[in-house]
Amino acid sequence: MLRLPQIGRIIAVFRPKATNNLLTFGLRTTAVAQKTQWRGKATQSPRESRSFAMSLFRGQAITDQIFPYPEVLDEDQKQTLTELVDPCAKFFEEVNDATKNDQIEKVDDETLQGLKEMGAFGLQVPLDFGGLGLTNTMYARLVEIVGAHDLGVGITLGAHQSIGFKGILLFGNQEQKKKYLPSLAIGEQIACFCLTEPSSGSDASSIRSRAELSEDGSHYILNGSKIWISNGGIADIFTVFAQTRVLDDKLGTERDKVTAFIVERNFGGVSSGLPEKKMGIKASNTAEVYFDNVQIPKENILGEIGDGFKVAMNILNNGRFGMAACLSGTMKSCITAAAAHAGQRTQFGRRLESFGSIQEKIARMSMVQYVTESMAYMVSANMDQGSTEFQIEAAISKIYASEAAWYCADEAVQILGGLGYMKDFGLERVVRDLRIFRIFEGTNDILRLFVALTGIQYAGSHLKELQKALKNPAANLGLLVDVGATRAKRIVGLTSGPSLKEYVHPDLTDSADKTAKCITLFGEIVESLLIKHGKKIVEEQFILNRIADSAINIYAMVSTLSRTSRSLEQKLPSATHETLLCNVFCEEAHDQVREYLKITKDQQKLKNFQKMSMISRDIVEYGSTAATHPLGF
Ligand code: MYA
Repeated sequence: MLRLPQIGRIIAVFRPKATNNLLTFGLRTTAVAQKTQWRGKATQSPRESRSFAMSLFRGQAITDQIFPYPEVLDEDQKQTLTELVDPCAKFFEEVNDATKNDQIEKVDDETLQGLKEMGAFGLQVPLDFGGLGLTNTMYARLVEIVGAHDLGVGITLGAHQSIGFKGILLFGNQEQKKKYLPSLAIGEQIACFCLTEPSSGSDASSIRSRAELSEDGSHYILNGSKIWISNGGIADIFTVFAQTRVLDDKLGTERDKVTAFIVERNFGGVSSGLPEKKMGIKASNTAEVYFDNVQIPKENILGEIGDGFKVAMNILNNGRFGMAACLSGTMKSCITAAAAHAGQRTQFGRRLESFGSIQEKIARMSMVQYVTESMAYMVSANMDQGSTEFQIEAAISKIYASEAAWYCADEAVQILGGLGYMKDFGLERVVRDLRIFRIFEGTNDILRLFVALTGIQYAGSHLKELQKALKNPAANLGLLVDVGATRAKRIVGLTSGPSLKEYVHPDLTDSADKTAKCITLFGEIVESLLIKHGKKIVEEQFILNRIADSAINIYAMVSTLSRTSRSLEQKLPSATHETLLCNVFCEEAHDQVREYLKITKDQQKLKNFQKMSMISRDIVEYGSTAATHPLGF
């Protein structure tokens, strides 16, 4: 405990130069910074989050969701899962034909029927409503198999249950569940999620579809159109988001707010466009959906009136881990194909796998697959354990998985060379299918900003509390001493950051140290950015992307450390191999994080960002590349 005379100095150490400009905000997390509006949250005291990713932004490591690697399946659940995994894999190997689905641009009828019979359309629907009642972790394990075989089928299933009727599961009342879930669970009715519109993609709250209350107040009348809706052409049940007039209790006036509705095709006035012609996931149906004076009974409001944006975001948050699990399966297939080829093919008198260039590719593919898998099951377990704050982690898992899978598929093609490029081999389809995963369910660009700004907002709310405390130090000695001590230690070079050593196996100590250093540095940089930019940080997308990438890497490091520690503790046969994966990954991720964070303070790099803005503006203004052709014409 520090003695009183030291406090003044410590407070001086803490006090940021730009204190007054600093922390007076509730941060709007939108990436569309130009339309930034600030929510005054001055009166709210900051909440304490148990999410690791949130705490990271304060330079802390709240580890209860991370260490030990969560084990959430009981014996019954393990048994159920074992009974499902093999038949599911067999079905995809023997019945489903991914090449055929891709060619006919729909899921073959036999596959569709088989999936329905297996219960694949109601994996998480409670048993009482006719589903399999699986937990998130059990669902993830099955989805991984789907991803390993056919992403087109995955999207058909995912658009139905991961987002299509997830709203009914999460927000539906008992009547809505009773009415809709039984037929959805067995695939008798197909669901889809209708958010995106021609003028509203990433900026989800700007939708224009509108539902007006009828004169007698008994129903809503919905008009509008939605685009790129997965299952839009084949669905019977639609989760639709539309603007509604809502009375603002505080102002006493009406304003537009989004409301979620369950809409049946049977209501009349619902129609769909032709299936879109796409680059990949051709087997899944994507179509426009039109609503023309559709009469929706009031009882089909999903959640509360005016809460539709929250409903939409929660559905999306809830489904993102599934994408990570699914893509971890896809990566495994790519690695299997690459490893088989590298092990057999001989060139220059040696098998490919003996060349360093190929070894590096296979090792990196395996590392990112291991990380993705570790993250996917970490998030699903946290959700199963009842965590309600996993939105940053879920977004990270989606970003990481979609980029790692793209990398894996691309490298697999590279290892197979000409063979990988041929349609017959099947990797070409996987590459085409994978491209959309970086775009839909929130583009990785928007999700990076979401990760960075949500975390920064959280850190900012705590800094704001300190700012308040500084105004009345006598009344807040405890808080100031704690924070002051931490900062003072940091400044004189004593380690004051988190330590992860006590949570990891001794073989991983070095990686744990490196991860802890990244966490401390990350917290310092976030704080200094807040002090420097205040609420204007929202405009600094070049920097925010580096912050997001650092957070992604650190979450990847802790997920991996945790899983590998467990494998070592349990003396799994693969523990030594996993240790290699973990240590190399953490070592490299550590260097990357330091690099990303250094950039945020490097004047030359910051100037380069400004120059890049200028380059981009020139090109957009000119309408193409703006440099004179080397031949002059
Ligand atoms: S479906 C379409 C996907 N579309 C999107 O994902 C839209 C992306 N845009 C957004 O997410 C939002 O508009 C952003 C915020 C993030 C840009 N969790 O002022 P705000 C709260 C919790 O920042 P905006 C598809 O692609 C926020 O804290 N809360 O909002 C189908 C604030 O709350 P408060 C959140 O600037 C693909 C309030 O909302 C979140 O307008 C098919 C307003 O925030 C959040 N995430 O925009 C896939 N975001 O007021 C098939 C915001 O209380 C599935 N907030 O402070 C495949 C599955 C895999 C296979 C499975 C096989 C079976």
